[in-house]
Amino acid sequence: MEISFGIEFLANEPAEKLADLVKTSEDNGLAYAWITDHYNNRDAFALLTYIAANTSKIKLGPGVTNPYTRTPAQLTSAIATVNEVSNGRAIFGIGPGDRVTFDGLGIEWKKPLTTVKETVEIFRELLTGKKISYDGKVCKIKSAKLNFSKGANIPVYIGAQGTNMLKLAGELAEGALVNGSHPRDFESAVKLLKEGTDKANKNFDDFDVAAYTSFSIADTMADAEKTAKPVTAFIVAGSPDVVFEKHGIPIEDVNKVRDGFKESFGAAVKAVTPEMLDSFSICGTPNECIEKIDKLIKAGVTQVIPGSPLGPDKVKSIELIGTQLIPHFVK
Ligand code: F42
Repeated sequence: MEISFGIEFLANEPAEKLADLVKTSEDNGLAYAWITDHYNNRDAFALLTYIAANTSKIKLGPGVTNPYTRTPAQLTSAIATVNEVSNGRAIFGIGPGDRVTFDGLGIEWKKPLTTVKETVEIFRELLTGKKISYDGKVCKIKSAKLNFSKGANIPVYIGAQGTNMLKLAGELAEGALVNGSHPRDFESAVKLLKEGTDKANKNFDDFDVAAYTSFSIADTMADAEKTAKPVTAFIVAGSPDVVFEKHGIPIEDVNKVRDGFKESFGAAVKAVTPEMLDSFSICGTPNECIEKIDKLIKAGVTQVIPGSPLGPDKVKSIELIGTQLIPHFVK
């Protein structure tokens, strides 16, 4: 798999602004744009359709949608519509979804792995254009047929962190979107993804291991850090202790961030240490980012996805990625 760069955008900006940012990304050589999907932000598929109409090369997909707030058939129709509007540029990013949000919505998070698996199977069958039925453990379809996009070939990427979800991604999908900004995050993930591709008799070299990173690039480390720290503080506060064990971060330091939030947002941000920044973000000048990305690629990453916050000035960050990082890695 050749190295490529994607970019993640939260669906928290109006469509025109996001489309401008994605167009700037396309003009700067980014190959994929992933739009996050949470019901309380703008609708990912409405945004993707608007973005599709305003771009021409970049591949587009939800990063990631889930099989609980939309049914498998609805998801297929939504992605196929984005594929039609974009002239074949759609990618289907799907994961089990955000449990906390589902609790709030009264949606039961039953058998998330099985639900993702069955949804991907239904998606692929419906895209053949044939009339289908499906009798899964969770998903049941008596009779369904898609009236358009027959035979569309849309790659599937599974958002995965857990052991079984990573194996499933390897087995079933064309790629995985793994949350992680440090090579340590990919040591075991890559092994599990490979277990999956082996099980399905697929060549692991054709599998896209995508790193969903927290990213901040600027002309100086101080500027990059200032923007990265608040996001890192949120990541630290929201992660379980096992994550800090993996990265060798003392729990006393973590508690200073957690306690900081009780006092003020500023106090939490102030408690972020350089070790936390290194573990949970790619942050720095173009050269510093290149060094870190190089380590990710050595750990098995094939698609690098700069994500929130990107840097103090998003457009400038995209231009730095396009002019300084991409030419270094993509020949
Ligand atoms: N979530 C969103 O809601 N929106 C987003 O935009 C989003 C983006 C995103 C990008 C990258 C990424 O990696 C994740 C992203 N997520 C997003 C989060 C994602 O939806 C998941 O919440 C997250 O990836 C965590 O999922 P996970 O891989 O840890 O899988 C969960 C379900 C898990 O517990 N997995 C376990 C495992 O080992 O993988 C086991 C699950 C299992 O086997 N369950 C059995 C089954 O059949 O489902 C049932 C077991 C039983 O006994 O009931």
